[in-house]
Amino acid sequence: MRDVSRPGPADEVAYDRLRSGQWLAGAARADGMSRRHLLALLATVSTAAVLPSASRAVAASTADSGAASTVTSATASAGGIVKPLPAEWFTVRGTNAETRWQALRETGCLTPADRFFVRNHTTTPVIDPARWRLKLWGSGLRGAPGLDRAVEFGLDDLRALPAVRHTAFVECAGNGRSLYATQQGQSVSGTAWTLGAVGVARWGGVRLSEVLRRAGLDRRAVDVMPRGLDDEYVTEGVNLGRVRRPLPVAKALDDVILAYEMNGEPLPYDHGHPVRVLVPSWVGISSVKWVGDIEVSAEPLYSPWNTDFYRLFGPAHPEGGGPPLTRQTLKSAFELASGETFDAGREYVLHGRSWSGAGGVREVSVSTDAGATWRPARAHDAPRRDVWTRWSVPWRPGTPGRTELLARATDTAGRTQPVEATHNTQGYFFDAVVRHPVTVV
Ligand SMILES: Nc1nc2c(c(=O)[nH]1)N[C@H]1C(S)=C(S)[C@@H](COP(=O)(O)O)O[C@H]1N2
Ligand SMILES: [Mo]
Repeated sequence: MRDVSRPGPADEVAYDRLRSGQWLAGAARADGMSRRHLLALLATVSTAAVLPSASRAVAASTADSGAASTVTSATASAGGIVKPLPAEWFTVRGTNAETRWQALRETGCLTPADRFFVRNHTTTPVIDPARWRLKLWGSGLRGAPGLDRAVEFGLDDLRALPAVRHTAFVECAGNGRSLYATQQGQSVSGTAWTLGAVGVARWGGVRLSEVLRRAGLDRRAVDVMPRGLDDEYVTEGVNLGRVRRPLPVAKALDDVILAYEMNGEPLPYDHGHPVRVLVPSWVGISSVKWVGDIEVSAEPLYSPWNTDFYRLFGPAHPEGGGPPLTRQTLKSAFELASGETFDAGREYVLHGRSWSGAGGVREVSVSTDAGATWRPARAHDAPRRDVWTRWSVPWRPGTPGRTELLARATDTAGRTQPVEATHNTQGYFFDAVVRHPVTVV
């Protein structure tokens, strides 16, 4: 099969080393945060155990964020999410909603927007598209010295630019987090997702590279930092400001989209209406929703979302954390509820999906006897980067009792799901083979 994976934009690890060096040398800015504050944040990585109903501490900020004029109000509903969250499709976790895997059983490759998981740091803002503006600004844009280098685009301006469409998953870096506790007996902090913080959609919009070029991208630019128009995020008594995370210019110019459509419809409120950033194959936090401005910088940028969050901390990782997370890991899931019941002696076809941030999925093996024996699953899709591969296996359950279903994928980059995921204090990147409990009666 054709390997559809491509080498990463530049060398992400080397890039981070360089920018860390620049930062320590005082050559980088951290968007208003003092370096002391950043170091303090880095030192206080919480290690609270995942609780089934864990929710992030959330406080609505009353500070005028400068975006208030385009934000009318947040619609009240479970956890500040606008769309209905029927219990057969979603598990609500604080301000977030996790898709139930059995709810994907009737769906095709694309996850309908009404079943797509929502990860909100605060609440969904309802933004008037007619008044929405995207502002690009910063030292990484050209412009006569002394003049304001900011450039603004309205939604119509973006729609007038060449449109692109790309099918890609959005997956939270913490997807599968609760399995560190339930399968490996380890403590981690953060939202206790099972495997439903992922969905695939066809995103339509304009290339970020196109917009950067028109805004006057300077060749000295190194980072771009999109920022959301949702409320400032307050956690453990600290206001971290609005959600924002820098992207290296190399990635920004590669395959990143400013998306205004999801599955052929205008972006729904909860998924970033009117425009979100879509960063294919990377951790979900990169895909900033409700984007209001993008700083383009000739110096490396930092925010809490690439310093104290979305790095790997813990004994197995470098002191001070590993590099900022980029590509998603490799996972598999059955389109089944946990603990589902099967009749002994009956013929079933088990369905599931596997996906990777490093390329397409090349093969999947399944065990229906808790890992004793394995057989290849039948793939329903060709390996394709940024998209899951659907698969199935026939199964006739034998003796009644409890057992476990396991699926193990290998991607086109040669990665195979391990038996155990490497622990990190914030529970990111759970990539191990998941033991899915079922009962045969
Ligand atoms: N502005 C903003 N963008 C955001 C977030 C947020 O809370 N605010 N959450 C991020 C995280 S952590 C994830 S996993 C994805 C989730 O995208 P979805 O809610 O459309 O599924 O959005 C990202 N973009
Ligand atoms: Mo996330």
